[in-house]
Amino acid sequence: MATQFPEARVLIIMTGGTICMRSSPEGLVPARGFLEAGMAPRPSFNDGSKLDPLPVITGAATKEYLPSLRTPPSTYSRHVRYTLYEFPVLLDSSSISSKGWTQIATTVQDNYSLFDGFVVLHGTDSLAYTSSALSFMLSHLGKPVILTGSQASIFALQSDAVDNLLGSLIIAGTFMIPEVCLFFHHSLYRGNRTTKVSASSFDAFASPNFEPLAKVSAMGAEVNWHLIRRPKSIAKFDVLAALDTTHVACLRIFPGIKPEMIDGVLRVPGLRGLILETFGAGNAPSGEDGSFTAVIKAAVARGIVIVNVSQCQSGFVSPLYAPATVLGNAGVVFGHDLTTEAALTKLSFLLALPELRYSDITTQMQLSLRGEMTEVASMQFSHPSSELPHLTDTQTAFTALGYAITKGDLERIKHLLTGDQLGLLQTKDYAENTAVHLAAVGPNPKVLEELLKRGASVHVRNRAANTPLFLATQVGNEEAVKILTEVGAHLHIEEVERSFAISDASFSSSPKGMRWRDDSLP
Ligand code: ASN
Repeated sequence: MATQFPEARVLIIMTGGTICMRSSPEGLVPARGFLEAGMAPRPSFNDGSKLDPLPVITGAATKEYLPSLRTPPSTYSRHVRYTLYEFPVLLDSSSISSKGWTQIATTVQDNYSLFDGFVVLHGTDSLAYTSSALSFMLSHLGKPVILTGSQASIFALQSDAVDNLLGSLIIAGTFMIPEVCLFFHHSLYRGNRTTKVSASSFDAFASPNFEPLAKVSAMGAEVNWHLIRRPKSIAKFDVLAALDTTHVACLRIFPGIKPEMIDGVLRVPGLRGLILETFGAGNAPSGEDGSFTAVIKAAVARGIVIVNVSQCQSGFVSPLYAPATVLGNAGVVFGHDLTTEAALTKLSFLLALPELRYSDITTQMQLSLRGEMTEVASMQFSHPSSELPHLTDTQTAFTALGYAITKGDLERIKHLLTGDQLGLLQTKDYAENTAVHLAAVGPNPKVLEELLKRGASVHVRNRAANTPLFLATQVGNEEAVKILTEVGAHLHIEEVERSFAISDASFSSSPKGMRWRDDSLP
């Protein structure tokens, strides 16, 4: 069916959880047929168009064509077209393990070039663990992966399922937020900063040490662009799938805990790492005659990585008090403001990387790999350069940037992007071209590289649904094609089809070389 609005494509991956559950004699259990029974009958998920099925790579690299639906146009004048892949076994998320995380990660990887974004439906019980784990497993992620679920089933009379799913779908299909996120109760969080805080409230998640990435209200989504992380190296999206939580443990200190208990856990065969949940700013008893400390020291000497995180929801662990300093001196790593979920999955991830030695792991546990912890250095306040021109708004600044890109003026571009508070890298012009679209057809490949090193996305599509790579291909900008491909840019199926349909008449020569006649470019 012809449409005047562009479509974004999103793959929904269904793993189970309350969102799809129905009653059984044993209580609520996951049920199959979510797209047909839960989504298709609701006008907010289905504008009634007859659409072709979409190809999805499922299971052992098998291509299947699955039924697709689309939303009515959103506030952002865009349909979200989607399909849903149900895992063969649907889980209550209390039963998920690293095997399930690998299954989600490889599904994203297998379908990466077929969709603009991904929504993972998952139970809430272990949602914060899965979000954290995926954030480490998906490296150089260039597209949104949004996890959500609900506290009540979509089939219940009063449920948060529709809001959570629709919000996730629209964000995944509209905003290029290349992070593993968790969307719940109108807030988009960085996944590895979250924790489940309520077993019954619809407002079930918190991100105590990091502001939400976006908030959804009646006015639409307000994205905190300055918080969004983007891949900043010239490398392709990849999955590091071997994360395994069977070698780690987590132990909560309590008043009167016996050193033998801790020793017992630390001597479990095969154990390689322990997350110690301590009091306040990282304190633990030292035990009679330092017996507690002795147990810890002995485990560290055996090569076990022990990480100190706080039982408190917010704040840091640090060597503020003597007991925390004693732990630090015994070889325990300070986990700063990591949640337990992030600490446990991060440690499992690092332990699975074959090239890392003990000292590499302890060092990396104290650095932010995916924005999971606040590094002290990043808390320093920096003033934007006083030499910056006084730009009244983002659009004015973007116009200046666009002009510099078309001139290939690298120095001017660096200057304009110094301390970029305006979020110019995701700003779009009237035809929804980003700076990368402009650079892809611009004269200076160094400009393109500069934008990519600053974290600009290669996956955003303009109003005509074209990627920067498509534009670069059409103007024959070989250097740009090479650079874009190196960072994982790819053509979408429709673009490949369009390339074949385009005749030579679409090109014209100008004194500066070939120029693509596309209304979407200035
Ligand atoms: N037990 C459910 C699960 O985690 C809870 C939920 O999804 N609300 O699968």
